[in-house]
Amino acid sequence: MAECVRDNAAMPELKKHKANGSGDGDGDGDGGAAETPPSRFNLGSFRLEKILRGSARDKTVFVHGKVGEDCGDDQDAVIILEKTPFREETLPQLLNKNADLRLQMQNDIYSTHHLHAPSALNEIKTTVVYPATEKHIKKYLQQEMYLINETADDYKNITAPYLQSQSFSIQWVYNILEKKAEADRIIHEHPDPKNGFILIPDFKWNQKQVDDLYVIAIAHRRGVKSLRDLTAEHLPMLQTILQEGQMAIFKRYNVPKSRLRIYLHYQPSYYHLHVHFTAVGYDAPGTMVERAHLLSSVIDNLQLEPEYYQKQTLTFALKADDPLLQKFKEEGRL
Ligand code: DD3
Repeated sequence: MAECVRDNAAMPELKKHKANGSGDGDGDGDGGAAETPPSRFNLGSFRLEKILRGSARDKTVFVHGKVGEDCGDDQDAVIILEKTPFREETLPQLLNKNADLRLQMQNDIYSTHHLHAPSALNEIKTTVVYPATEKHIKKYLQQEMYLINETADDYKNITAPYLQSQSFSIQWVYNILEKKAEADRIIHEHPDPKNGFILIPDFKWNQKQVDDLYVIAIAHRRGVKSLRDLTAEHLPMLQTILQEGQMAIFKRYNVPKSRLRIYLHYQPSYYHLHVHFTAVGYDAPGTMVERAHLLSSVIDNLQLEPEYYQKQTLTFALKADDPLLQKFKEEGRL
């Protein structure tokens, strides 16, 4: 409490840095952490509050903390840590005569070790949400899930009014579309405001290996909130996203369309139309049957029935404390 000088400098230039195109991709795929600028996010003022969620399988942890000098006006931050996949190109740097390999146990022909990797190969992918809202913190909290079968009427009477009443900020989406952020990361653009889109690596992906490829297509067109809003009118846009997205990913990453899983989420995590492209061998988050809708099937359904997604019951899972789940309960739909 002694030096209670508000440290506004916790992250003095983050905004500017973001606007210049933040993110992991130095794009050269060399894995050279040394060439990217150091973060302005000062972990010195970060105090761990709670582990929101962790996965031993995914090698991730989501933590909530406070940033500030404990003057009562600290702000919340969510930090996501993730160990990154191995890459063939860097294996020789791990497995060579200079390797710092320490024996743990030996039994017959079997032994286990600790390999202390050179720091350049030891990076932890770190995503920072700061300042984080209550919603961000809740979003990552491990919770019980409940399945909802949302009929057309449910959407009209419960979900749509709920979405209307919420103010989800999607400024980051507009920043990408208007080239105010991440402009240097754009893989492909079809600029048409009606049928066009921007193809960009999702920031979950570090672009260093295609095993966990994760790219998103963000529609230029505004006002299409989700799958529910799609009609046959949107077919040209969806077909453009499918074809040009596949082509651009093949050109840039040499991954053919037969190795891509291309889908929409329902419910999405942000209500501006976007399509996910992930490596088919990668068990990406959000590929469960109750959330992922293959773009090719979406296109087929709309060709068979122009109002398929206005009529069809759609199933999705919600977390126990999701306010939308509460609404479904109140309406006796659970
Ligand atoms: C998001 C879904 C959204 C927290 C977190 C992530 N890809 C993004 C901002 C810029 C991006 C994304 C919202 C937010 Cl951890 C709240 O994701 C993004 N830029 N998925 C890219 N390229």
